Amino acid sequence: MNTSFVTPDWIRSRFCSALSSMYRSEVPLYGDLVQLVDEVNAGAIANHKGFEGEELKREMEENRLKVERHGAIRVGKPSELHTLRRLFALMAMSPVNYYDLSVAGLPVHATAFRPITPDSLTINPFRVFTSLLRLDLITDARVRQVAYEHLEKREIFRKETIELVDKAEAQGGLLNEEDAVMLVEHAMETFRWQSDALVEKEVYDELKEAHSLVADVVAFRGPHINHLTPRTLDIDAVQARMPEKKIESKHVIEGPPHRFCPILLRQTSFQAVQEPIYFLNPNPNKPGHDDKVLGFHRARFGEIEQRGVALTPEGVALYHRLMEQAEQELARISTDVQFAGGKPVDNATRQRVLQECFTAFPDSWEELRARRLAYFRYVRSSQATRRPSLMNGNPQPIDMLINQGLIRVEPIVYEDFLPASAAGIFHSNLGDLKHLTVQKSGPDQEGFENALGAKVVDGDALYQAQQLESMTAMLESMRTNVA
Ligand code: OOG
Ligand code: NI
Repeated sequence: MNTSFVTPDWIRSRFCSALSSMYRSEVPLYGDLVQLVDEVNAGAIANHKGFEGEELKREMEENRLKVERHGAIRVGKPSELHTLRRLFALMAMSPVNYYDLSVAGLPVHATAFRPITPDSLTINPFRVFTSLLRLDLITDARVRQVAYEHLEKREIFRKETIELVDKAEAQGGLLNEEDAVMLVEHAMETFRWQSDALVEKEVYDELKEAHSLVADVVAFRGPHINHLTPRTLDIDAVQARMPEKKIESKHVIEGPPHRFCPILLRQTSFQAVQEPIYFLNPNPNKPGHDDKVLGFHRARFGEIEQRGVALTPEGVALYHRLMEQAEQELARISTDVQFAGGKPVDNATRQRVLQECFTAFPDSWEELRARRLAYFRYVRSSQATRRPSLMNGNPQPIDMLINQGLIRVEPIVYEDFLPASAAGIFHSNLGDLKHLTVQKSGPDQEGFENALGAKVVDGDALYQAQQLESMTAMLESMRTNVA
């Protein structure tokens, strides 16, 4: 028997690549988007400047730029979330942050399973944004009951997947290569599209009437992966060029505007494609009836993301303040335009308004650092070895060492999500929600963590620790003069 274990990072990379090939074959339009992203990225690299220069070169050399950054699924019951946590743990993916989407009229709460150490993120940053349905937020008691009964009956994991998870846990969370390969293969079954619905058309329609998200979660045998997201170096260019590739883009780009120093996360997507599904036939034995009833469902799309620096709580507060200001201005413009019979605010207007509001957000690395708005990694610069006076002299303020070029400062990339942007992505793919069937009862992090069987990790604490650790390591290396 093979007893040498593979690393959880290895399993994650394999899982990500299996999902990627599966999704490209299942949703060909996603392949077209990836091709467009590749073209735009190649152009951006040709004339790239800014902080990503070094990092990009490294990524290119290691061929990591083309690796997908995230995907998303939606599950229906606590036990499903619980098993996902155990499965993702084997890939070194931990649940980071709690996202309450009920504020945006969505009956779900979520987390993102992701690698949390810098090394793991470098090897493969793949994350899965994972939402859990909150049936308690659905106002219609009958819909709640119907949804509950169907969810109770379904099993989204193959028995082999569960057995391998049990086995790994008994081995300290590790598997040998043979088992790891099988785990990924069996797990794929949970994430793939299953066009045979779990319910009859009538039930689907009823669920959809309550909320299209409920239909998407409850009517199917598994939580099909609903998008994958590669990284683009120029999201504005991809958004602008989607029509040229016959890709119907989301109306606006989510998140902050274009800046010299990118912050947090910008995202856009294409509209979910319409796909055939086959409902259970309520009267299969009646002569003249097929055993399947054809219908259609929109769930799956492609998304792109562009990430910037992680912000401190002060930076996040400023971000929210400016976003709110921009949203107010956009609402005013939108009312004016609609009053005059025009369309909702387009992306160009949105970006212009955001740009104006965000002039109040410092846009140089030095100022972002000095005002403690963003997180940075402190690295001893190679020049430091040529300055012996530093090592045996008096302690000097860090700013002075930076000015002297002895310390290099690198932005720490934001690895998490933005609930308002996530809500925008959800909404653009759910169609018009005609009815207000979701109660606004606030977050339920405790309920979510009970389902998960663990606490979520605080993303901010991870960035803070990373900054502090880099500083400690750098000072230690200066002190001992070990380059
Ligand atoms: C998830 C949408 C959120 C993101 O990138 O913010 C998301 C979903 O539609 O299930 O993926
Ligand atoms: Ni996404």
